[in-house]
Amino acid sequence: MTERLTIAIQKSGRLSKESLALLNACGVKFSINEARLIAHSTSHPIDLLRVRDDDIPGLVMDGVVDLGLVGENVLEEVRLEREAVGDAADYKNLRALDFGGCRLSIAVPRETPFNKLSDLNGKRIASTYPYLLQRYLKENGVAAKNVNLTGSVEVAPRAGLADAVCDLVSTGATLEANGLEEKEVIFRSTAQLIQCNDTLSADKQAMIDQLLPRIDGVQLAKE
Ligand code: PRT
Ligand code: ZN
Repeated sequence: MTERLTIAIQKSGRLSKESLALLNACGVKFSINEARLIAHSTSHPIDLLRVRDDDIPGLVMDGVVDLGLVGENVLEEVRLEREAVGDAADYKNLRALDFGGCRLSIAVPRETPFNKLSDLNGKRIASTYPYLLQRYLKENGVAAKNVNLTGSVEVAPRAGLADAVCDLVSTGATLEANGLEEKEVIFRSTAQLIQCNDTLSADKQAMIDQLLPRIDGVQLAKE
């Protein structure tokens, strides 16, 4: 019996629809039961694991799933965090995908004077990405404090919790609506297809090797 290839995708969020659409366009069909964590492909020996996006890098790095589709922002943040605590943090990056595009930026309240990054010295920056933020600050010789939040980052300055934010931006409307001005892009991201670093069975690897040119074809057709 062929072993089933497992792919982790975001259950519900900004990457879900396009992740499924990509697989579909590659001929890998699923019928999704919203309540279920696992979906079995009806066309291939492939199982989908539908989880929070934050869990996807770890599942791949721990070899729990074979492939994952996740934003590079989350991937790099989790990698840095796992490296810091000594957990396995290896993976293979198979493809950069053409969806999920966004940037991680530092923004300050409109009325805050800001000329250069070093104006943030000694300030508090609210973010969901403490590792990416601190790496950037360190590289630029700035010492600011992380205020770690898992959500509602954009309201932190108004609530008096922080002097600045470091948040994902796509159109900029959210920053604008919260009286914040984007000052510095610290990371640019799109969705990535990643593979666990373990050697997979010949069956699984063959399936991946078949999938990749199809993904390239689908992406090329969209250009
Ligand atoms: O439940 P789960 O943990 O899986 O989902 P989530 O809420 O953590 O993530 P989700 O679905 O919001 O985003 C998943 C991924 O989509 C992110 O990790 C990014 O890689 C990518 N992505 C692309 C974005 C955006 N664009 C984006 N604009 N993720 C979030 N945003 C948010 C941003 O945080 C801010 O609140 O949208 C708001 C800003 O949007 P604009 O258009 O107003 O600038
Ligand atoms: Zn998340």
